[in-house]
Amino acid sequence: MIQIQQIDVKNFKSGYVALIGKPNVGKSTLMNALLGQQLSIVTAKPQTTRQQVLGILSGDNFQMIFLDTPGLLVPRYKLQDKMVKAAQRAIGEADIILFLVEPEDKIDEFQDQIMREIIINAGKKTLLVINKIDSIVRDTILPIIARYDNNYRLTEIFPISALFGDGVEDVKQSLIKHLPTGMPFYPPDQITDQPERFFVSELIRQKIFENYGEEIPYSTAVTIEDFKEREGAKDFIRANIILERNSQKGILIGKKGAALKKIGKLSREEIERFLGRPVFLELFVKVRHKWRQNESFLREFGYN
Ligand SMILES: Nc1nc2c(ncn2[C@@H]2O[C@H](COP(=O)(O)OP(=O)(O)O)[C@@H](O)[C@H]2O)c(=O)[nH]1
Ligand SMILES: [Mg+2]
Repeated sequence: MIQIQQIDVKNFKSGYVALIGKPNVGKSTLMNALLGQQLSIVTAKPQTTRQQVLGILSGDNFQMIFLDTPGLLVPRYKLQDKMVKAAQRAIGEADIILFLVEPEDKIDEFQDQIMREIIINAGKKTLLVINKIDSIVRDTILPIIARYDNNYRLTEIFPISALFGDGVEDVKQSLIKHLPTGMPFYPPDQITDQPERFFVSELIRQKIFENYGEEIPYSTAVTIEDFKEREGAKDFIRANIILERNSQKGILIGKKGAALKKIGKLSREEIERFLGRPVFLELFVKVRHKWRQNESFLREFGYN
């Protein structure tokens, strides 16, 4: 028998929550912690997230849809321009803004500007999350909270550690409290609306971010060219790793192909964990000259 969930229409809450902040403050880590699952890729490098990632958290009487975004920065090339626009779009769509900062000593000018212009002017409920409190001495947190409290009209302020899960439940409870009344947008067991192939390409990109220096990760895009379920055999996935210059090919591939082979193995293991089934992964390396500056390449690789 199919179980039909009883929804208490008058008391159900649902809405969109945008995770906003500078690169590397822990937006994706916090979304994953709230979802209880690694959906959005996280690496130690800034600007890992390039496109919006949608994550759905459903409870008995609420559904919140998280929009994880690329970090806000001053764009220096077309890809970054698209990244900032993606974050701005998410702010527009959101009912609640989760604005993340790190517990640094001062509010820098850029941070101040984005908080005032984008968030406060959007007139939306804004919860400030001071993340990475595990990295500072406890006593220093109170003056930091006071400074934000005095300078901005914030709905609430939460000092947390997304990495260690400290304070994450408080953020979740507050989000539930501030969500608008409304019906769920998605079935209760759905965790995202993006296709498996998107997450597969993200996991390959994650491995590249983790295993090369600076140049290769920021010059790389990953596209899925083929993704087939096969009767009696593993799923077949063929992906292209796209670089900006010919000279980068040798670095990515490595001596006798060793570096690329390693990426293939690490990616396949991660993809299998994510999909919960074995896959056969084939990687090809391509060069698309200066693709990060090229509107049609950006569109072709999914950056809108
Ligand atoms: N110490 C510490 N590191 C964190 C915390 N949250 C995230 N990080 C690290 O900060 C880096 C960037 O995290 P990520 O979620 O990708 O940041 P995003 O760019 O804002 O999405 C990663 O190396 C995370 O492990 C935290 O609460 N404490
Ligand atoms: Mg991120």
